[in-house]
Amino acid sequence: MRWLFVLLLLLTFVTLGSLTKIGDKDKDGIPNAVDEDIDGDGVPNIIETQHGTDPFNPMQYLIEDTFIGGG
Ligand SMILES: [Ca+2]
Ligand SMILES: [Ca+2]
Repeated sequence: MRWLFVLLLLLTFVTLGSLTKIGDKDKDGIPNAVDEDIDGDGVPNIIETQHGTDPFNPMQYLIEDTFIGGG
């Protein structure tokens, strides 16, 4: 049964490692991989992608379909 414990421990480290790698851009506790608003600017990623703003850049967002911000 010892090997099972070691395996679970290894799996935990691998999972934590990949979560750290994925990151949490807006530090809201939701990893980027599953965060619907990665940069935390209030505009969902899917809307930012559709309108050409960067979902990773909180300085780029839309106000009533008008592009705000730059690179
Ligand atoms: Ca997040
Ligand atoms: Ca956003």
